[in-house]
Amino acid sequence: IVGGTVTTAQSQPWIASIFWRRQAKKHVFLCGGNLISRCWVLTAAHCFSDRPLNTRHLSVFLGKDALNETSLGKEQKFNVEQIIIHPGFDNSDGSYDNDIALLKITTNSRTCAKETDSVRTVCLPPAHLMLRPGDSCYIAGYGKEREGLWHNSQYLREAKVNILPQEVCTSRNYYGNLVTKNMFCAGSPDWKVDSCKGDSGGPLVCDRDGRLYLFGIVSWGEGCSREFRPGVYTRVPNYNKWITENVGLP
Ligand code: 4AZ
Repeated sequence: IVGGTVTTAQSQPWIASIFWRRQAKKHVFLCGGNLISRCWVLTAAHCFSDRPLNTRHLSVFLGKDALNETSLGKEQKFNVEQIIIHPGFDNSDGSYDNDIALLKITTNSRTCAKETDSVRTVCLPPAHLMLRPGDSCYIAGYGKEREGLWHNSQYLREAKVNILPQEVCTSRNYYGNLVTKNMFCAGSPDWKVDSCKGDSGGPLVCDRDGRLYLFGIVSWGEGCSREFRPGVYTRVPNYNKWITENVGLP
């Protein structure tokens, strides 16, 4: 996150961190994610497109404030039982269409997430709640604090962003037709706030009547915090049917 502030798992209790075990003891941070039910994390498909899909090499943490420290007594650790990549996921055009995936999580004792102050599910927006340009929304993650840094943020960070009108983001000065109907853009008028490498898969939540809804998943962008190159997010409400079919939420 560029231009944000340090936060805690209590303020973003749905955020997941996904790690890849390259070797026995070497955990590499891959992506963020979002707890949408006790056993399912919604994330970005492109997090898994660079490497062989071996679920046994993935770990998911909930309730984590810091990447390289254990949040004692708060964090919960899971294995990944199943990965479902959206069948329409396509990274051939220089952007990521249908950049959405589901992870089924279980502990070694085969239970799912337990709700606490630092672990809770996020609401998925019902179909009638439209994302409105000008809405104030929040992004969160453990990604880089500036483009070009080689390390992720040690602590969870969050920032406020505004939704851009679709016709602005698809205009020639911005991304043109790289931005599809399955994406939207968000940023700040001064270009000082953005998601960045390492935030992928994590949340963009918007307040509606005092409740936070998951409208977006951090997906891509040209660099971070560049003029006319806002962050691009997977448009979650387009996938309500796909999510319920695969997860079986009510
Ligand atoms: C990335 O590489 C990435 N500025 C994530 C978000 C953005 C750019 C790149 C948006 O994971």
